[in-house]
Amino acid sequence: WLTLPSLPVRATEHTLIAVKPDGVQRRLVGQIIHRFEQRGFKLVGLKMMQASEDLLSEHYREIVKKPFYPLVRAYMTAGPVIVMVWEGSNVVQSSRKMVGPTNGAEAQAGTIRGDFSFHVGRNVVHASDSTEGAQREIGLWFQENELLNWESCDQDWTIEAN
Ligand code: IDP
Repeated sequence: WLTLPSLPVRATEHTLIAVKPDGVQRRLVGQIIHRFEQRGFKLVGLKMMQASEDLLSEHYREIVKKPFYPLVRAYMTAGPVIVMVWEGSNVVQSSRKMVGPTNGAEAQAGTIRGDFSFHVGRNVVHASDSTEGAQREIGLWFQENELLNWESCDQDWTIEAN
């Protein structure tokens, strides 16, 4: 699903975006999806799920030994999450900019965290931080058959062919 046979010259990239349990509880799912849609990125996978502790410790393997990790685990398992895979050129880096820094108190207005959060432990959304990380996280949260390779009708208006 990573290759687009009909569009061989258009480099593409994927990232994992998740609306965390606070974002779901606060009914921010639509607004968060809207930001990625309006930027022009393409949604290729989406589901709601309850994260297990095992999945989370794999997902957060870089912070699993940190003293605050039990708080992260409690937060992230407190309710359902929405996980998504978005596709587009440079989508990993662009998404991180759209999401803003980890602590909403330091995030600029206009970013998702800057607009919807002010505490590091309730920061509403996850975005992969590298292309390698994104591939790993997508593999953790999604089965291959849950991701769709489809052609959006506006792609000629969001991507200039070269
Ligand atoms: P990121 O989500 O911006 O990539 P990471 O450093 O990878 O940030 O941390 C993962 C998640 O762990 C954060 O989004 C946040 O929910 C939580 N977290 C990070 N640092 C703290 C902390 O000091 N206290 C509580 N939760 C934290």
